[in-house]
Amino acid sequence: MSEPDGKQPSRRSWAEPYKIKVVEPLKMTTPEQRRRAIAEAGFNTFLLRSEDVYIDLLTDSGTGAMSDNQWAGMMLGDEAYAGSRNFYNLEATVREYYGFRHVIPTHQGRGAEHILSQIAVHDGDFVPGNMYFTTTRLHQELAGGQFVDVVIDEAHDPENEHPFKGNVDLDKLKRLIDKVGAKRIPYFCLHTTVNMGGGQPVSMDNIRETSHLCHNHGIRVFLDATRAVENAYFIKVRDAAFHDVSIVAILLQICSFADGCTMSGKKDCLVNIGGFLALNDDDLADEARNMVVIYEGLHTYGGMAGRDMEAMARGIVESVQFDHVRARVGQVEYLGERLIQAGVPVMRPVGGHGVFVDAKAFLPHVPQSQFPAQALAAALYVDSGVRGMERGAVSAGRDAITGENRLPKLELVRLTLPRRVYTQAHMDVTAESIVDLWDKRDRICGLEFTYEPKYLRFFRARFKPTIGAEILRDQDAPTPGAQPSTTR
Ligand code: PLI
Repeated sequence: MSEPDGKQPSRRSWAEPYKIKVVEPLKMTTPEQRRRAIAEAGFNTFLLRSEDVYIDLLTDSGTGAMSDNQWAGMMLGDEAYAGSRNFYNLEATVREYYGFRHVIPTHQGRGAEHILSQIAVHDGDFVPGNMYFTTTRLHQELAGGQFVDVVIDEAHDPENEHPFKGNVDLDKLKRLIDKVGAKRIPYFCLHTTVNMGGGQPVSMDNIRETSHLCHNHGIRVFLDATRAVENAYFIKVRDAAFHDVSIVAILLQICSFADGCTMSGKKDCLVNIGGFLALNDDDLADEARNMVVIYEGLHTYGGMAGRDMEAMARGIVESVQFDHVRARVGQVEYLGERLIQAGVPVMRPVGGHGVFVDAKAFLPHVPQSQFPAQALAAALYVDSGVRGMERGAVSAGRDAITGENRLPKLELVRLTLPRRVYTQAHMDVTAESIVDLWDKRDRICGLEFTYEPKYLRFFRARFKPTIGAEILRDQDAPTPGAQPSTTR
């Protein structure tokens, strides 16, 4: 199939490259039910029951819809303990599309991160990367390393329109190498695209230069390839040199600059569960296989059922089709554009997997220490049953050394779009709710912890409003705690 070039045709729309065969009814709830549900959930959208959610934009992780071809593949699952044919199919597919020699399946992305961190990172090491990701950084820290953010400054500015905001700042990286020495840097962790920065891509030039700089110092480069296909799409449409290059070829070129990757198959690979670690180095791969049999499962299933490996192999082939990725990113852009047109502050440019609302600008009256993004996500749920998630101070957690709360520059609510799940009408309903909230934003208050878990606290933390009991006050309700006005 010939691939259209990356320049959008001027007067033609795109449409989803599929039709719907099976539907899952959504439950509608009343505002009163939602107020109760969010209070019971400790104002943490992760603790809501999914059946109380109307439009679920919590994450694009494992929430996509599989194709009929993937479901058919599930029936061909070979559930042998060792040497399942589905593993060999997955291995061949990863080699073909990602280009790495050794493929070690894991139950999901963090399984791969755990193994890579344990075999590569040592006490006192520094792991530079283009912005942190929660599970990735934690595994690096648990292995004795310290993550160092060397993303370009523009990445921290929600309004900056840089087309490749995920780029590495090579000067910051050089300064780190000069300061700590290349021997203390086991690898560079290169995110494609940058999740915590709003789904922003890295340019091919920057990937190449980062790789050359690292390799010249003997530092390996491992991709977080979780959303590398979406990064390839952005390279195609934003870099004129790649307009006529296929997604398949761009993806392979990205990977050619790396020594391996970790992968959460639950995103680009279009499956509900699964992941892998891919490596080129024979010895490192051997060490990884030693580890996988301890923590995940045999090296030919790594925690996945045979049928899941088959679905992932087929998902990878579907994921690199231009029509698929254009519609996927196009839907995200559609939602983002609706919000931008209404004046809602969102991270610009709109990223690949979700629209990130700038909660600091949305709720300027809520200090970051009262978690404005957490509060906004809770208020959005109360308003319409739409579930987003916090990506700000709660996600950033505490500094591993000082124990202080980290207060990142970006304080965002992520509206993450599952792949092939919702229609544009769902995007309209979502946008209308957010625009309404924007108009009544002064009725939203901050939050404080009532329970703070030790690791990855955003998943299970509980909160209460800093004022009264409601996160979104009724129009006429007086601000609880405020002095009543008197006429004496
Ligand atoms: O959720 P896992 O363990 O399959 O993958 C962890 C993981 C690694 N890297 C990146 C960039 C991720 O986005 C990621 C997981 N992301 C989740 C769960 C998300 O909601 O974004």
